[in-house]
Amino acid sequence: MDVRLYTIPGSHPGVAVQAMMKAKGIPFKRTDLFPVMQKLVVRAIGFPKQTVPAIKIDGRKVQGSREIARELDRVQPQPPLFPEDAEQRRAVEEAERFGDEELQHPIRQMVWWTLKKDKAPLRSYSEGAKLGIPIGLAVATAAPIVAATAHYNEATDENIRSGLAELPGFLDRIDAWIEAGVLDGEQLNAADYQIAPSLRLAMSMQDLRPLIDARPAGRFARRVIPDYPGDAPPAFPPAWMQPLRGAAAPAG
Ligand SMILES: N[C@@H](CCC(=O)N[C@@H](CS)C(=O)NCC(=O)O)C(=O)O
Repeated sequence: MDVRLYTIPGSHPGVAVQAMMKAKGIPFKRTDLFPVMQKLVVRAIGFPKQTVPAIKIDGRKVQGSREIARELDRVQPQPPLFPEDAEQRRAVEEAERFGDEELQHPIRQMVWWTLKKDKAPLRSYSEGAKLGIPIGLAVATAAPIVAATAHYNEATDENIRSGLAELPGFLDRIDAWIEAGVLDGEQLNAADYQIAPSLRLAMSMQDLRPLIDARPAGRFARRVIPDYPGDAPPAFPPAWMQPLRGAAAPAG
C-alpha cells in the first residue's frame, strides 16, 4: 500500500490520522506543509477541499479526518476503528462528530490566538516537522503566516473568550463518555483518535494543561497520544479563565 499524508506541523486532526495509521500498522510517508500554503498545495494536488489532513492511498485522494478513518477501516480492517454493535457504533460516531465539529476548532483558534500574541513558542510546535527549510528560518519568518492563519480561523478575542467558557462543558462530556466506556476502552476507536489530539493540543497551552490533567480527560489524552509537540506559556486574561475555575473537578 502506498500512502502519503499531507498535514501541517502540530495539526490535531493530522495527529489523529497518524495515530490511526500507526494503530493499524499502515506505513506512510508524510509531507509537512506551511499553514496558509497548505490550502493552495492540497488544491493543486487535486484534493477537492483546502484542508489537511489529506491522504493519498494508492493514488486515491481522501480528505478530512472522519472520512480518512472510514477509508483506513476499509483498506485495513484490523484493528477496527468502529465497534460492530450498531448501538455502540452510533455512540462512537456521535463522540467522533463532537470531536470534529465542536471541539477541534475552538482549540485551533486558541492556539493561533496565543501564537499571534507571542511567536516564541512556535518553534516548540514545529518539533519533528520537515518543512524543507531550517526550522529557525521558518520560525523567524512566520509572523505573516501566523497573522493570516489566526485571521482565517477567526481567532478573535470574542471567539477565544466564548471558547474558554464552553470548555468545561466539553470536558464534562468527554469525562462522561470515558465513564460510559464510549471512549478510553481497551480497543481504541475513531472517537478516541479524534478527541485525544484536540485535548493534547489544548494541553500544550499552560493555561489549560493543569485543568485538563486533573481530570479523566487528561489521563485519557496522554494514553492515546503520549507525545504531542508544543508548549505555550500562560496567555489568556484572568477574566477569560474565570469560567474554568473549578473545572478541574470531574463532573458529578
Ligand atoms: N475538521 C476537518 C478539517 C480540518 C481542518 O480544518 N484543518 C486545518 C488545519 S488543522 C486546515 O487545513 N485549515 C485550512 C482551512 O480551513 O482552510 C478534519 O478533521 O479533517
